[in-house]
Amino acid sequence: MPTSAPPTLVHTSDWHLGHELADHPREAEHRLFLAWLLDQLDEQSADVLLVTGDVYDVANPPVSAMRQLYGFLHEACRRRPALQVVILGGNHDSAGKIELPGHLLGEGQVRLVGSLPRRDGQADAETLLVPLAGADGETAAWLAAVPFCRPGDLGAETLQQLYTRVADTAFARAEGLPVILSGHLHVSGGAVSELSERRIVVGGQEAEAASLFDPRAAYVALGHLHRPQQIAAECLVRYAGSPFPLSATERPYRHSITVLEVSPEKRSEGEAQVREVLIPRPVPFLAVPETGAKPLDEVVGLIEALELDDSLAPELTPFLEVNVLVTGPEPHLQARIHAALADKPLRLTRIVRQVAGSAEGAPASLSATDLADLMPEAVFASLHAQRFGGEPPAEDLARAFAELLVEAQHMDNIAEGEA
Ligand SMILES: [Mn+2]
Repeated sequence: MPTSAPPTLVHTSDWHLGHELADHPREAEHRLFLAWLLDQLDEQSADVLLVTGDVYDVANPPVSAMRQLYGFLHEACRRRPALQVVILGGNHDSAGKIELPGHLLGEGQVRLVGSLPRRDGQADAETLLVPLAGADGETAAWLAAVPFCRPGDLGAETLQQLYTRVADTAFARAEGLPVILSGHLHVSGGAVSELSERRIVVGGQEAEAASLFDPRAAYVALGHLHRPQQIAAECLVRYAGSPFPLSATERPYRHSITVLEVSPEKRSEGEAQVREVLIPRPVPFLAVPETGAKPLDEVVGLIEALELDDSLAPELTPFLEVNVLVTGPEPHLQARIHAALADKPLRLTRIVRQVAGSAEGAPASLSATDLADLMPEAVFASLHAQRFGGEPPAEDLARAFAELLVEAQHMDNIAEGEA
């Protein structure tokens, strides 16, 4: 077999184009990120760009979000005519919307895999395989491009059976070349961001074991969790993470893209083939106080003391989350915070009330929380406790509810735009 140039793969994920944070659009931040990414593709001499799902924030994305993706693809292909782009559907994406531009672009430089292709009643592993070429244009590795798998997409198979079959098919095809696996799913051991990662449940399980992946894989590229992180496994398994914080939980993350040299040699013990390139944060995300919560007077003082740049365009002014420690009713809380913010170049994301004496960071109570922040699972648990003498739902009942929720969200997606 002739030796060929190993491809350089840039792995990024969870862009959530069209996202809004407390009604503040993120379009300007996405524009800056995508411009930066185009430069990075040159800088890193990328041969492959892999986006592992949740390209859009919602199944029926606004035109502005689709325009951003299409404009990016056009520019990436124009600037790097040899670049291969592979985009997977995530649980936030509509498979149809992800695959749509493929009908115009044809099979070629851009490969869009919205959902599992099926043949004869089961997922068609063959069509998920993408040959990856290095700088000399020769196939030097294979990618199994596995999108988010909805329970209904799997047919009679379990996710484990699917991944085993896909890996076996890929290794047979690769004839000794490196194989990269991919997916959009929750692998246990990963750090979760509760506010912006919609829960996914496949086959009754919320998180999959990392043993799902064939240990022979050169790399497993994952999407879904927003924090860039490596997962303990027998092979190299990584979440690339989102480009910037999609909720306050993600403020401390160091967002990055992952750059992988797909070397045909087995890497030596502990030697990394990947490097992270930090993404410049387009908009600061502030919290008052920096951690925890403080009484209203102190919080107002802290807001007034913030030193801010008032030359920024409105769409690039910092986000602010405010955490107030409350001991009783505070009827003027909202008004006082809004008054303190009035002439400041800041965008409020939310005000969290924390009841003194409750656990650090715990929401005050369901009734005191913003409706938009309520997790359906929490409402279900609370209602169950109310009806059944304070008892939380049993584990299997909670799981059944979570599974129903995934299906219901999927039906919503269909109703919204996939029909
Ligand atoms: Mn996701």
